[in-house]
Amino acid sequence: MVHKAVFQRRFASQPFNFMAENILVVGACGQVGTELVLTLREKHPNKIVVASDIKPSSNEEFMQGGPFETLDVLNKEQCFDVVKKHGISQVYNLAALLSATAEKNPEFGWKLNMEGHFNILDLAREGHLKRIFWPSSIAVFGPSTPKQNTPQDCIMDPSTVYGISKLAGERWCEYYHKRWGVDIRSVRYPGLISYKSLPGGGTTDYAVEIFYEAIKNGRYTSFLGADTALPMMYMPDAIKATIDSLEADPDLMKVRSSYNVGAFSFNPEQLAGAIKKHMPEFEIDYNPDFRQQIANGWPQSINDQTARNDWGWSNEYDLDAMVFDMLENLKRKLAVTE
Ligand code: AKB
Repeated sequence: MVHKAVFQRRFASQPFNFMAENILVVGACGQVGTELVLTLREKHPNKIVVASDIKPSSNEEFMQGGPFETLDVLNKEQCFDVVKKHGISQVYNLAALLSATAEKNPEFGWKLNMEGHFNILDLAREGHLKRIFWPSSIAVFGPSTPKQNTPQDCIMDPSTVYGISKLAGERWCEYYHKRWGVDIRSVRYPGLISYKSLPGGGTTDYAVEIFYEAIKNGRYTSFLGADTALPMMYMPDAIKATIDSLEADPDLMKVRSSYNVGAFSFNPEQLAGAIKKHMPEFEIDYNPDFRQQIANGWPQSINDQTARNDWGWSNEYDLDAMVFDMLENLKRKLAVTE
């Protein structure tokens, strides 16, 4: 255990090495992190992209593709050591408990989502990092928020621990930027759909599970009701939003809390209809659980004009293109692994 004063002196005596410019992804074994690391390694072959998480991934290809550090984002000294060891200048901090999991463990949800955020924000404030990305979510909105075409700025009254932590986190992003010039970038993820890695404990996870069940069993029981529409995005677009926002010219980033980014919206019945176009025998039924109430408080569609205007955000995939790509890739993946 390092005494706080010694710890602070140690940080102060080791300022950022602006020559190295390497990249660290915290929470790299999750749904977004896995694909983000792979994309960053391809995009930046001359940089070291360090993947880190509380424990290693079971995906061998991922583990062999570059350095991995076992890292607890709640341990600031460990974060500092990894930053120094690899000459890190940019951090993508994806470590979080998502909406459904955080409702089951509110204290830890708040702790991980806030203290982990502060640890990385503080490393940047102390001059050890040049730029950071931290994801927010549509969960920052709540029951009083306009549900359709939800604007960038409007009433925000989140009713989940996850949403409250994301809204508080956004305010801290803006505060650190205004007060200490921390160059932080953030987008509000909608529900994310992917085949390379599974989501972990969100309300929008049904939109991934449905594909696995369609291919394996030809049927799915949705934990959200038939007409529960939510904003969604295919993972390649989410990765694009993440990297584009971090790499955009700082002068373009007018919003330093977090940007709305959207792609398409659907409800479980509409998603099932899009799957049926390729698998006519597919069947869906509905058995809503506690996640229904969470979804009821969220927007149904997002207005992302500010991100489009400020830094040129645009999505590539619509619902049909996403469904086609998911089915193709997941069938291939499941044929190999099962
Ligand atoms: C969740 O469902 O908790 C996440 C999110 C929308 O941030 N996918």
